[in-house]
Amino acid sequence: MGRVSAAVLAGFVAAVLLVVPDNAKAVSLQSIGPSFDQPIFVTAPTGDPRLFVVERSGRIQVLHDGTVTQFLDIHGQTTTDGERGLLSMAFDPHYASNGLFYVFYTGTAAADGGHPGRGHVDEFHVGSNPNVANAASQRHVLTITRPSDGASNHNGGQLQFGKDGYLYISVGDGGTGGSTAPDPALLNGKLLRIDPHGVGNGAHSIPPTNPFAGSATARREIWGLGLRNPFRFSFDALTGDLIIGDVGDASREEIDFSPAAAGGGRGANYGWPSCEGFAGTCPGATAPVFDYPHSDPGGNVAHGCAIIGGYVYRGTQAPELAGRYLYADLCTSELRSIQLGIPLATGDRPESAPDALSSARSFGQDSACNLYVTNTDTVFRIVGSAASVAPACPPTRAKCTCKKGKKGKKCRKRKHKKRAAESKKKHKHKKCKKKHKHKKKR
Ligand SMILES: [Ca+2]
Repeated sequence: MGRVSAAVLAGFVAAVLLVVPDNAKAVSLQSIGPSFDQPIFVTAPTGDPRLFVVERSGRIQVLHDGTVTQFLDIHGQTTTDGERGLLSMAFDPHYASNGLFYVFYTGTAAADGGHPGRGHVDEFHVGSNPNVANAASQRHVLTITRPSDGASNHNGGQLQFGKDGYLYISVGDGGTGGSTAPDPALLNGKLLRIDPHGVGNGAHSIPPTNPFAGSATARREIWGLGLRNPFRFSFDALTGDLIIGDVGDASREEIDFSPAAAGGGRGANYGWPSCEGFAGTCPGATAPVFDYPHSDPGGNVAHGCAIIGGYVYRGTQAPELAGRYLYADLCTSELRSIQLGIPLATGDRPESAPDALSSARSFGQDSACNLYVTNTDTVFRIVGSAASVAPACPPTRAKCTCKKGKKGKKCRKRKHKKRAAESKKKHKHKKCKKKHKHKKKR
């Protein structure tokens, strides 16, 4: 992993793969950096112009102003056999003030008492240099045991903070056929939701509105059940809707859509292993909104072997994708998009030619809601035919929630000072700006 200068990087950025499928507008994939070592996720803290690239081998690189530097190295703590490795990271919604972020990786046998591949959610703090994490700040938040040491697959491994401020964690069924997935006593085959903050190894807390928060027998971290390998999931940056790409077994790949307005999938059972996609019988389960087969039915119909779940597009660089959910498949190497909806998603279409996106691994989103997709060694920015001038990414900054009257006086003063400082940094938040102006007049 070399360090590159802005000039060298400019050469990489120039490499553009332009693809125009018959029934969709042009979308190009721009390589945005040097060669990475199995880039498996891309993200950024709120309001932060940098891009953080997670490498499956156990390192996180930060890409800023054309320069790549190493943010964190835990490669000695993870193994990369099968589907294992450092699989994702998530910045605390208050990262700018608390410096906390979280990683998901599978552990080594040595670290896990002879049981390799346990899922680990660990917390770190940024160091005094904003481009370097403080490795010594590592704190274990949650360890996920596996039903069997033999299988190295179905780890899940996605971390995302929801709009509710809680950390969501996807966990695969452990590769043993799926009996773990509906079992509320196990963390495998689940989507989890926790408050990751705490002091000391293992400390985290259970949101009181978790479906099993009061249970003495179920794992209280569980948010959703019945998943096979939810390798990637995301939240719609505008609506907070939950979208899961659940990797299927031998025949179907599925997209699960749980709108925030309908509970965000709280307590939902997504049907595995009784159902795979729409196939099977699983009464009471939450059906996917879309599935596609492994066999190629011909034409421009989705097919493949393992879904790579993406994001609903809310960026400015590809307005023709606005509001559409992007996804890919490991085998067909094609970028596709679909309009999510209940009970069914509609308008599935290719956004690239087949094989244009060789061996897609993951999507990622920057702080302006622009999207990226990775393969074995490259991070691509997804760019449309024309950039939008309108800021599509919804404001994610904290709202002005000071109490009215005397009680909120101190709070308002504090906010006023903060806003004044921030306005110099070109941060814009319409509501707060209005308040700010209003206060000035008084
Ligand atoms: Ca399912």
